[in-house]
Amino acid sequence: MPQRAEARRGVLLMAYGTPRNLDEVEPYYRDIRGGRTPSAGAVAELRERYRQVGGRTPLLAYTRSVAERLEARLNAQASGDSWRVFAGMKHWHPYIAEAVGQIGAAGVRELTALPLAPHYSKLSIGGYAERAREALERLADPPATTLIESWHANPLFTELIAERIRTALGRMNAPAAEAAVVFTAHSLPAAIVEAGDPYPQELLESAAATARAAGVESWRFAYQSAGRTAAPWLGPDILEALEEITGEGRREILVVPFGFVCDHLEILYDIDIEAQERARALGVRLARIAMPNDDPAFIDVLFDLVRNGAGARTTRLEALAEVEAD
Ligand code: FEC
Repeated sequence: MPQRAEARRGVLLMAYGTPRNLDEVEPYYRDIRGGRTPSAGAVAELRERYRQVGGRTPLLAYTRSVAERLEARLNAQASGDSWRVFAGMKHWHPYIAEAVGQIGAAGVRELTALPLAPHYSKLSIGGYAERAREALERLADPPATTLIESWHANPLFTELIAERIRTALGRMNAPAAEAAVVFTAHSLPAAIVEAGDPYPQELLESAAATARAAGVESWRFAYQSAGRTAAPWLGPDILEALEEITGEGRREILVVPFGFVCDHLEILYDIDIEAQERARALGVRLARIAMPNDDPAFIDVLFDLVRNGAGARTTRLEALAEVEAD
């Protein structure tokens, strides 16, 4: 393989990670649970969800494709700088640490670390930041690194989701004004609220901004994909929301999972199979927006974040290390 030229500037895209086949489900699940072995029943149940979506999800393939397309875009518009874009996963191969090793070998001097999740929570984005920071510390000469820790307010992202909402509403049977629009994002343990985590607030603010951009007057928000643990998780859950909407006499529901950026288990199973089944049982029609995946409009969003920082909240990873060392 030809050696690639050294790149002064780099981007580290970070995504959740996904098992590449059903045999990897158990160790992947253990990684998610911080090394604790899940029960055989829990593993079997998770394998069954992966089996129902075809044995694996396109999360890694989309992340790699996004990395390639963003790299091409950055180099096409670079003024003298050469760019490399790397992809690392939080819970499975290729891990964030592996991507950071490649960044060191490529000689990157300035790095933008960008989690592919638009809203900040210490529990989610904090985990990406921590993994990237630890791996960067192991490099002999780490690049200066800016972490984009929250980017839901990027105007191009708002417009991308708004456009998907308008398109989906246009395809529904009922007039757009009669459809119930439900924004969703991953649930987290409810204890984050007492800890002052901005996640619920960011979600509500960006749902309101996106609905406004889409021309949708009435909307609601629900959490999805809550963990199967005894501790309370943030609600209302999407399945409860479906029942509530049906109780109000609405028959058309549009789900907008804007807390995620591509098709993966939480979309293909939790919405397309589980929520669909509930909607069918309730006698209502459920549609969802098409995910950004690796579409050119999403590459525009990431380009805008990296080059202009529009609507992004950023922090230096080195600064984080200092704060935590106190
Ligand atoms: O397609 C795939 O194979 C992976 C899909 C996937 C995405 C994803 C995103 C988020 N998660 C978040 C939080 C949690 C917390 C727990 C948790 C557990 C799981 C399990 C699977 C899973 N998550 Fe995930 N998540 C994805 C997949 N997630 C599988 C394990 C089985 C289950 O509980 O369903 C609970 C951990 C524990 O048990 O200790 C908390 C958040 C996101 C959105 C931000 C992001 O993408 O990073 C938050 C995609």
